[in-house]
Amino acid sequence: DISWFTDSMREGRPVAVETRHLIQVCDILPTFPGGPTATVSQYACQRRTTTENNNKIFTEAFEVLAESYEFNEIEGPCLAFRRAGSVLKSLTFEVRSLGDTQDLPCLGEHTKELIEEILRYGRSFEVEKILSDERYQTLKLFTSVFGVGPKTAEKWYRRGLRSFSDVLTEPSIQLNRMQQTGFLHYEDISRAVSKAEARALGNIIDEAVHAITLDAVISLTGGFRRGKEFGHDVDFIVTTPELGRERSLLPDVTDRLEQQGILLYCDYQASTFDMSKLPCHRFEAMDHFAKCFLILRLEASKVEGGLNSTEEDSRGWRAVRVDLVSPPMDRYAFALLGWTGSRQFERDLRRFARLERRMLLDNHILYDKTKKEFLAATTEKDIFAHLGLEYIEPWQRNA
Ligand code: DCT
Ligand code: MG
Repeated sequence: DISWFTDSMREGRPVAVETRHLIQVCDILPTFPGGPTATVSQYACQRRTTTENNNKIFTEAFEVLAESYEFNEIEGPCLAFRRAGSVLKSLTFEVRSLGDTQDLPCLGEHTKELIEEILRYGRSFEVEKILSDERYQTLKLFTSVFGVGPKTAEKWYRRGLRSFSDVLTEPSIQLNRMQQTGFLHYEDISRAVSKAEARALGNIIDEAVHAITLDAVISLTGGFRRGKEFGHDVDFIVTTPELGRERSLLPDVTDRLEQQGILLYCDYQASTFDMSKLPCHRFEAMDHFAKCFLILRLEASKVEGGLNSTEEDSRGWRAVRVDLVSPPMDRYAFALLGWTGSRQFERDLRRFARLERRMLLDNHILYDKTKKEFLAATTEKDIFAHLGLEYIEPWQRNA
């Protein structure tokens, strides 16, 4: 416990630090603006960001603006607000005055105005205007359905549709299978998944994978690996040391889940991974590994402490979104690093690699453009070391 130190720093009092505390103190010192070594990196991969967010009031406002820019396809300001939010999330103190933000990177005019407004009035009028905007509200509603992206939401909005019943009663709209499932399980899928539910699903996937091949390896990834209490889905990496076998692993797993009667939806994407086509120089939203986007039926009896459901729900089960991805074992470290997130942490890892190291990083490889060679890694630590970065634990990647 070094709260004696953080309190003194916050109040600007000089402190005497004992040698035995020095390492802990050095670790958090850069997060104090105006402190002697006040340097917060512009890269999320050089910051430690836990799930404890001391500046929610600001970061939630930034996210509304970022989302609104995203709906209008204005990329620059959208990213700027996400970056600014990510910097504030990493702070071990709460911003109480504009002066506190003086030496922080990634905060522009617009973000500072917003911070000032929130400090003064406890809220932002710009944010409130967006929240009450019909177009924002409608796009937010439509994109909350599994299978409905910003493009589809926009199309529906422009046709004058404003509610789910508008969409579902419009005869000219043909929902695809994913969207039909999205509406069918809307209540369940939009309710957060708890850690206990994630653990229960881990047991189910673990059992299924090992029934197929004994040497299977399964790892929890995504937000739950970063220590989050709740998530919108549960992400797993499943693979086997037998190279090539991973390509057919997922169909076997989903067949088994189907036999168990718990497979409510399955969108399987076969592997298109080809090492000879790498490195890829353009940005790709998805990696090439075999993967499947599932909706599973989770029984209450399998969850310690019961389901995260409403009290009047007496079905005894709920639908949950699960993602499985299956890289070949020699790509495991890259896939794990990529799928652990957060999205902002990943973005900055790639940006750091490109701009500071002349390297290309994605979910498959790390490539050194100067040496023109691929860098091998069996663990995440190997990748951080190649990049010349201090290792950041998964629970410190909530950027
Ligand atoms: N990811 C990726 N490529 C994609 C989608 C996701 O590399 N096309 C990575 C980035 C984060 C991670 O996978 C998990 O994605 P999500 O489940 O969307 O995010 P999360 O951090 O797990 O958050 P949530 O708790 O909402 O699921
Ligand atoms: Mg997730």
